Amino acid sequence: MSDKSFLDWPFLEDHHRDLAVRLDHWAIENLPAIIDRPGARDDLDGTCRALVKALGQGGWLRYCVPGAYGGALETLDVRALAIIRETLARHASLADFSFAMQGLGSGAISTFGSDALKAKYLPAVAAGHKIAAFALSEVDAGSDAAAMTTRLEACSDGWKVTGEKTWISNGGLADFYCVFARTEEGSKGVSAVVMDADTDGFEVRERIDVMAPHPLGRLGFNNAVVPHDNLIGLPGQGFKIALSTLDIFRTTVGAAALGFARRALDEAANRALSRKMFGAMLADQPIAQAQLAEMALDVDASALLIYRSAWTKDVKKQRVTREAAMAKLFATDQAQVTIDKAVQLFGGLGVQVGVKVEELYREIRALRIYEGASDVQKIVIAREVLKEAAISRPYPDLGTV
Ligand code: COS
Repeated sequence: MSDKSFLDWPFLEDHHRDLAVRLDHWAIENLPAIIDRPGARDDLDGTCRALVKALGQGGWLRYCVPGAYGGALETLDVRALAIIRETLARHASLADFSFAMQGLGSGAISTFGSDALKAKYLPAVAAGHKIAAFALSEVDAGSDAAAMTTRLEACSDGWKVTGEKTWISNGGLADFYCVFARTEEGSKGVSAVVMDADTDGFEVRERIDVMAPHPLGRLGFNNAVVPHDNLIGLPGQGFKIALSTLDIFRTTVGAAALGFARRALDEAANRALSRKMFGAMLADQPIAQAQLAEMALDVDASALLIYRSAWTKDVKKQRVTREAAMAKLFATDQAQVTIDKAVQLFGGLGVQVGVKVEELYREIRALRIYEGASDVQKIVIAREVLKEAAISRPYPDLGTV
């Protein structure tokens, strides 16, 4: 059983604590039948569909949408999303992935969509009846999202999309995509629309294999037309919509990494207690104790940054660009370090396929890239620091040298 002392922290409320315990029990009872069933690894789409269905039936996807549209809470609650991701990631990364994409894929509709658009998509997301995706990245516009070239044009039937998106999670599996495309030049010329997967002119051009399998695809838009009402927010608001959606979900990517790291620490501690070496248990050897101590420190520091960011968004209702970037950067980078230490403590067994720490070692890597690579988070944090320094000037006597 993982350390649950973070549940006592003042960032959380009783309903969050209750959520963490209930979901942990549910995951233990329900996930093995889906994840470990014969053939599950070779049937990625089938496994993800089964996970979305089970998460919907369990009521967990209700945390991905606001209360008025089938959600569990009045608004998207980042602490609840983080607790769910952390818990699912500790048990099975694909369960976390399936949950997270329902939230990220519909997040732009929840926060900026019209009432009609919310009513059309969100209840189905919450029930697990429709699978969602977030289509922002392009082959030459990943970190530099504003460099996208996919075009959006008003036409008599609605909005016409032309171009290509790539590395889209749930690409090929989703029932609908929140697509970001350009109506004019510059970051103020980006808009967002919802596109159903059965739209004429929309196609999945390629399924992309990755080191830790999850559904990923390259999407083509060949004069694909969506109705006028499928515009999210106003024309030109797309970049702001994309980045503020990422502000919510970046913290939760950190939470997923935290779930992986906690699992690695649990695995490593158990291994240390059961592995004999040089006439003593591994747990009694100072070199192993030092590794375990560093792992535990990084886990707690990550959790503090994550729940600080989530609390700031939920309770202070503030933009959390800086806090979310810090949480994602630190938690994902340090989870990689923590998992690497766990693999090392396992020795030869640590790189054997099928051993949990080997799986975690592959699974963590993408989290340091998607939803804003670690390098981008550093840019974001530095910009916020400089913005603050330019305004506050805490030492007015310091002139330029
Ligand atoms: N929330 C809301 N609005 C935001 C925002 C945020 N977090 N960050 C920026 N904006 C707004 C800015 O306020 C600005 O609008 P105004 O001119 O009205 O003030 C506009 O968006 C453009 O901002 P900026 O000039 O900072 O844009 P850049 O192109 O320089 O952005 C970064 C650079 C790196 C911040 C951005 O491209 C980014 O986050 N990239 C990573 C994208 C990503 O995560 N890709 C992975 C795909 S999802 S798997």
